[in-house]
Amino acid sequence: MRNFDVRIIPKIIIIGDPAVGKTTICNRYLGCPFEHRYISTIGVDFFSKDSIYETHSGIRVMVSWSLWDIAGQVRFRDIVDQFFKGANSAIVVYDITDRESFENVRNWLQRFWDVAGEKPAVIVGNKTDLRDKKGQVSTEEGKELAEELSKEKGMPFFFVETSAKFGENLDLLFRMLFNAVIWIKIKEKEERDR
Ligand SMILES: Nc1nc2c(ncn2[C@@H]2O[C@H](COP(=O)(O)OP(=O)(O)OP(=O)(O)O)[C@@H](O)[C@H]2O)c(=O)[nH]1
Ligand SMILES: [Mg+2]
Repeated sequence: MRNFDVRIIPKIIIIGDPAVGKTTICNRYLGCPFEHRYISTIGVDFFSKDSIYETHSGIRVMVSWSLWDIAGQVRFRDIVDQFFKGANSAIVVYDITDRESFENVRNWLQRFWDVAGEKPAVIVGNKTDLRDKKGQVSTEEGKELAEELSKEKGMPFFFVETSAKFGENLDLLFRMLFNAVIWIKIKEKEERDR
C-alpha cells in the first residue's frame, strides 16, 4: 500500500549572491558532509529528493523536490535566468554576515518573477553559526523583509535562519517551502474553478 495520497514534483530554484551557501544547503539537505572549501557553482546544478509531508487537512503528500541550484556569480547571469522558467517557487539565500547579499534578495526575486511570474518564496538567512559581530543582518530584519513582501504582493513569504554547516533548520526550511507550494496549488485550483 502507498503511504501517501498524492505526489507532486515542484520545480524549485535556489538563488542568491555568490558564496552565501546555496550549494551547501542542497548538499547538507541531501545528507552530504559539510565542505569548508568554496567551490563556486558553474551555471546550474541539479538535485532531487523525495519527502513526505502532511497538509493541515491530513492529506499525505509525496514531494519529489526538483532543486535547481543556480550560480550566484554575475558572469553566469545571462545563462542562468532561462532555468527560472516553470519554477513553482524559490529559495532565496543571503549570508547574515554579508549585508550586501541581504540587500540583493529583492533583485533576485525580481529576476525570478520576470521569468516565472509572481510567486511566493522562502527567504533564508544562512551561516547563523557565524553570528557575533555588529553590522550583521539581524533576525528581525529578515522577518521584516518577509512581512513587507507578503503585504506588498498579497502572497506568503516565509523566513528562516539556517546554519548549513551544522544542518540547522534545513528541515524547517523545506517544510516552509512545502507550505508555499501548497498555497500556490490551492490558488491555481481556485482560479481554474472560477
Ligand atoms: N560557517 C558557515 N559556512 C558556510 C555555511 N554555508 C556555507 N558555508 C561556506 O560558504 C562558502 C560558500 O558556500 P557555497 O554553498 O558554495 O555557496 P553558493 O551560494 O553555492 O555560491 P555560488 O555557487 O558561487 O553562487 C563555502 O566555503 C561553505 O563552506 C554555514 O552555514 N556556515
Ligand atoms: Mg553554489
